[in-house]
Amino acid sequence: SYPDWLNVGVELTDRMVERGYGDHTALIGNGRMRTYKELSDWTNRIAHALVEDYGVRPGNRVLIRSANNPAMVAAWLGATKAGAVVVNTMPMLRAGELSKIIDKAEISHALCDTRLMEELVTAAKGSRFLKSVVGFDGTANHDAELDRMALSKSVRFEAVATGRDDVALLGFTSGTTGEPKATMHFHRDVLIIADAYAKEVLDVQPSDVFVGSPPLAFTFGLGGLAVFPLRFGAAAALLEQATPPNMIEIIQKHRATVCFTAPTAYRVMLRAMEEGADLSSLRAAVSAGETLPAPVYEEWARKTGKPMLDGIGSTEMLHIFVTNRFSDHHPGCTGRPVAGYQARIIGADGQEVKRGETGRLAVKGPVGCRYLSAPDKQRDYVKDGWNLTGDSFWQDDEGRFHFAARTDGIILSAGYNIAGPEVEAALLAHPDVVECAVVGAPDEERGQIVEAHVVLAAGASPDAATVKMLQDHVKAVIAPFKYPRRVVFTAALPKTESGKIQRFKLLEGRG
Ligand code: 3SK
Repeated sequence: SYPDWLNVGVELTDRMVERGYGDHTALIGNGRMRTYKELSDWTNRIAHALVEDYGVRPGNRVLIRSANNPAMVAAWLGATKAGAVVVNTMPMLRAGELSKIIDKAEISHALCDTRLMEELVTAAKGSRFLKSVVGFDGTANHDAELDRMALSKSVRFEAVATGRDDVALLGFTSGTTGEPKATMHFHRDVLIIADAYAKEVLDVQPSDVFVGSPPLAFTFGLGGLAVFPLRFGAAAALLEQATPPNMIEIIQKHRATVCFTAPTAYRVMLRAMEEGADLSSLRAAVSAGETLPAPVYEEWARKTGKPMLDGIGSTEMLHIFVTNRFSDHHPGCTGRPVAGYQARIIGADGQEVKRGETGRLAVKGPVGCRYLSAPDKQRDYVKDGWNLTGDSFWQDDEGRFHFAARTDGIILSAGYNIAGPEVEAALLAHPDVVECAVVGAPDEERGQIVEAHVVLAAGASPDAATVKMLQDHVKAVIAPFKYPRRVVFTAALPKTESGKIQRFKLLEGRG
């Protein structure tokens, strides 16, 4: 249970100083280490500046745009202390994607790493909600407007007395259509994911050093690389470019103990171990965001002597709710519900299926889905307190859960969730594309890849130059990670008699 008045910004900084962690390293990034005391002071100064210089008021929605770095964490926690509802966004998002978020969340203030201003400024033009866009320095130099404003402020700040059930965070998911949907999470939810999953499964200790790749804008990353370490006095090493070689460098340099990433990255890390990469400091390797293939799990266990912990979560549920454990882990299996959660598999009739049968995974627990201003979607997602996830699973005789497929057509590629229709819309905006269908094709490396089947306009050439042109076009219109890695030209798409595209036919005979 949590006190009535709870501010997660305070809990993860000032409270940790009160609890004796002031001198412990909290954040590592961009060549600097920051202690909990420094993080507490930094976030208090930012909160002062937001309230006094920019007029942020409790309940205002504040968008943050940055790559993973300590300044992003400080901006998030500072804005939270000021009572704002924060929307963390990925640095790859383009202006079109940002303006949808600004409108849906009614963002009043945006805090942006100065290196990423361009797309945000374009998105802000003509917005009826956004009042100010303030730059901060994501490097260690503290040389941008917000940094300068914050510098003159007191390191003491009376944080806004938010209630434990006040919204702290809006997590955006692109959903199946590519139209972003926001899920609301309370201050207590942010602590629950640490006190449930991170405590029960990872048993986080102050000596732990976390590293990983998911963006802080994705709740998988925010939990794994900020909330979990900061809740327990541990350190988070943040990487703006979280490629496997960069993660390996940081693991070796800081003797990192907990890693959060997707199987695609673990596969590369396994290859690097053959070349001498030393990952022996890792005591926990958490895999989520994409199914963990049994061979990756097995090779990891063989080479490190430790299990890789597969887990499944969602933005709607904030973090992982079914997982393997150090004491109970199996290849090709996602494990059992996190303490406090229940999970079951239901059929099309809404009833629980028999053991071994595949159905939709339904979850109930201390954190649940609350869509912002979307009552229909809310009704579809939550029934009788059960959250109906977008994943189909089956349960083995021992009651462990095994992933089968996404039920909603989302493409899971190297830890990213990509909505096919959004990629289709981007392709259709190109004059050379008459029709297209996007599917998730099975892929050894990335789990799935975005594969586009395209009917070209007369006169366009079905050649490599056109593939490259269409890929570049998609990268320019939507976040580049969503681009189709494979483009197949076709004279016609398979359709039903009524003209509906049969995307499943494009995948027949493959994995
Ligand atoms: O499994 C996922 O994709 C996920 C999504 C959001 C938060 C946490 C996780 C593991």
